[in-house]
Amino acid sequence: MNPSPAPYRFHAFDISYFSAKVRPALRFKQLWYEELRADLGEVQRRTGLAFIPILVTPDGDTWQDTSEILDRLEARHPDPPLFPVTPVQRLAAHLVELYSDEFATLPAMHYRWGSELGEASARARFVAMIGSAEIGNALADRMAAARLGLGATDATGPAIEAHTHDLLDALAAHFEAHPYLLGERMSLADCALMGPVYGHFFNDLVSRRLLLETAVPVVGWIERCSFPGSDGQGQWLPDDALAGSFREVLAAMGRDAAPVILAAVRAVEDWADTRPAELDQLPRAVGACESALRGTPLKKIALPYTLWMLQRSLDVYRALESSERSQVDEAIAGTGWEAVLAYEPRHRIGKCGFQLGFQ
Ligand SMILES: N[C@@H](CCC(=O)N[C@@H](CS)C(=O)NCC(=O)O)C(=O)O
Repeated sequence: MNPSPAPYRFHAFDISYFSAKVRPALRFKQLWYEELRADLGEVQRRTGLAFIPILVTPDGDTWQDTSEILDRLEARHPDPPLFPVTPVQRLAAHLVELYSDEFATLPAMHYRWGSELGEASARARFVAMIGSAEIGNALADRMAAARLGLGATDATGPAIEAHTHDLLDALAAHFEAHPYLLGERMSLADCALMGPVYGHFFNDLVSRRLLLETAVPVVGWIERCSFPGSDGQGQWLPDDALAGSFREVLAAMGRDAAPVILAAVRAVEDWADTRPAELDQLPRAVGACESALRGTPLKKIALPYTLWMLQRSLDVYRALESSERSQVDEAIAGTGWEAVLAYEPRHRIGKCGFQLGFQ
């Protein structure tokens, strides 16, 4: 391939969840890129949306949505690969991505905005990041309110913390024995998990303290993912295997997240059954859905985007040969993810440009 005429331009913020998912991929693939504090006006002009990050390619195209950004980076720069090609590791990586994007926002928003110290320190960081008390505080107000919409309330706080402690214990045990989730090489799974774990947990005072006091091996993994070229990458585990300790991580994720993700998807599908026929653009949220986290009732907004993300895992699963599907089923048995892979959506969501729509 000819050398790039210009760098990728990565519009991001250090404390942004989804920026933290893409950054390790850019570094791992050793791409020429320039990271800018996101220019929100330019993001809006380029995409019509107010989501970050975006990646502007050397030839001026705009890529938005971290899942698609990682797909496109992988297609354009396949070496070194981030996406395993063997069925079990590939599916496992997608399930970690589904968990990270569609459930882990709950603990992330809880630790950032769900206590006095969390909120005050995050607010100060927003003001410093934006460089304006007025705009930084307005943004902080919006995000603090979004916490409640995502179901991270004072009532669900104890269940969210119990989930997070179990997840961090499982991750710490795994990273004591393995540098990355799938073995000795970074993957899509690590990038996705860096969203909540670096973007929020490591950046925010309350959760950073939790990490440093209870999960130092996870901090070591953050360091490796942040500078992935510097420590010599090995290989994913041979024979498409998952480490036993990684299965514990998948179970810590799946047991709690799968029912919540499925409740959201069901609510989106119920809404879609009777949606107005002429609707060409999907609303961001379509009402609320109810589920439970460790016995505590949990009510959150239902996002059509969650169905789009579920399709991403299901498409990979359904494209497998039946013998490969059996290998996946065996590998994830008992992790809580079985119900997710068995789900059969009645509706399908696609994208037109940056907008979601039913297909
Ligand atoms: N699914 C999108 C999510 C992007 C996203 O939610 N980004 C956050 C910042 S980390 C954001 O821009 N939030 C603004 C908002 O929620 O209005 C992706 O993967 O890119």
